[in-house]
Amino acid sequence: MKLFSYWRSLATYRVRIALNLKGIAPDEVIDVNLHQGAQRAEAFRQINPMMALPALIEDDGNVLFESLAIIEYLDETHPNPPLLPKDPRARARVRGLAQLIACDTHPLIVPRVREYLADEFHADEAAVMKWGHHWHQAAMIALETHLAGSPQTGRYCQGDTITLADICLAGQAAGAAYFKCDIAPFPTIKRIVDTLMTNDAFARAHPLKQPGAPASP
Ligand SMILES: N[C@@H](CCC(=O)N[C@@H](CS)C(=O)NCC(=O)O)C(=O)O
Repeated sequence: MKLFSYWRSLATYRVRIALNLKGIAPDEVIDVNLHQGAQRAEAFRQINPMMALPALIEDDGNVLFESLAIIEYLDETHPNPPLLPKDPRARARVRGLAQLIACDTHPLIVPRVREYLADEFHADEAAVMKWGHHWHQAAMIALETHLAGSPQTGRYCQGDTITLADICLAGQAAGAAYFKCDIAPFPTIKRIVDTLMTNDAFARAHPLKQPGAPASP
């Protein structure tokens, strides 16, 4: 199994966590340098025409793309520990929290969007940062409201078991540091993320623990 990864990629962070939780170690981790635009190289475009990380290639050549799809596939093929609750309502809530992060927020702040704002609309670095901060902050407010207001929230996002929602929340928290969103005003998010980071599967997968990462975001 080959994982196409980059230290800064939050979507790949999600997949690294899931792989660690499932005890799966890719045979090879291939660095795709997003800062240098390597995601747009022809060889990678053949693997993921969306030109985005992560991608996972299985031993028989099957290509998996989109972090949520990859994680659900890993969960179906390696059921322990499960990353989605059995109860349909709990499952829907977990998927809802995960999608709020991975589908409604993260796509607004990825390199291709930030580069388009700069190149086509002449947004300077401060304006692009303000854009990222805005969307990140909006998601934090929505997440805190969901998590603090629900009796379903426990030690983790859904009860006391780690789920897909926690994987996405860890990525959201890592991105918050980059976009200068203080996590302290969001006590439920902070409590859950602090707990998650004591788990080796999360800590080891963190962007700043990957080859090529700087000492701080
Ligand atoms: N929805 C995708 C997101 C993929 C994505 O945008 N990944 C980012 C890194 S986190 C990327 O490779 N971006 C390249 C670019 O924007 O040019 C997923 O969850 O896998």
